[in-house]
Amino acid sequence: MNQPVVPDSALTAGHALVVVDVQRDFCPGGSLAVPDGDAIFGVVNAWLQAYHQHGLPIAFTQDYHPQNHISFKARGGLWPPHCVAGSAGAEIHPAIGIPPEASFFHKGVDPDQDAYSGFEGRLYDPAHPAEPGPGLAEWLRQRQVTTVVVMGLATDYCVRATALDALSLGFAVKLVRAGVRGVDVHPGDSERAIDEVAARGGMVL
Ligand code: VGL
Ligand code: ZN
Repeated sequence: MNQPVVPDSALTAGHALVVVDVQRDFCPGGSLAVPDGDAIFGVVNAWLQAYHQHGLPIAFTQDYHPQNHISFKARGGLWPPHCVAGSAGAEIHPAIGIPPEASFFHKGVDPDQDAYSGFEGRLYDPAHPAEPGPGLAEWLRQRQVTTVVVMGLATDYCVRATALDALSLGFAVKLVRAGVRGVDVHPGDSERAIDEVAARGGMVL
């Protein structure tokens, strides 16, 4: 397979890569698998490698729920249990090449609050697991980031919410179409999500 090309224009100062929820539970075999979720691995890995080589910031978001999370069916939510904190399903999928300098933002940790956007996440520091760090926006601003490149799972939920929040917060957004897949509970949800991001000023690569 050809390596996807990462354009030089997206490898310049002020850019950061935000990889949304590429976790075992959202990939084939997981408890809330996105159809074809694994089809993005090659694209995600190519961008990770390029960002690593250029010394640009890399953030992973992780859905990271308590067992009694409000979005789970047992509590009247939409979803089967998924991405339970500390479980294998919450891990970044092992086929993803995680650069050593990458940072991780956990979201959905409050049992009573849903959180689709990565901007609701807080930096996870394994040395201080009980002390959440800065939110994603603060972390990006500390690094002089003005443009976020967004990819991951699922297009119509967490990717959508993350990209729209980024735009609301004043970041430019580049959404990588080949790097996202959606759930499409209602047919067309993913395409509509991409259209929404574009209509709000996001660039679709
Ligand atoms: C997500 C459904 C439930 C996502 C998270 O990451 O898109 N979807 N929780
Ligand atoms: Zn969730």
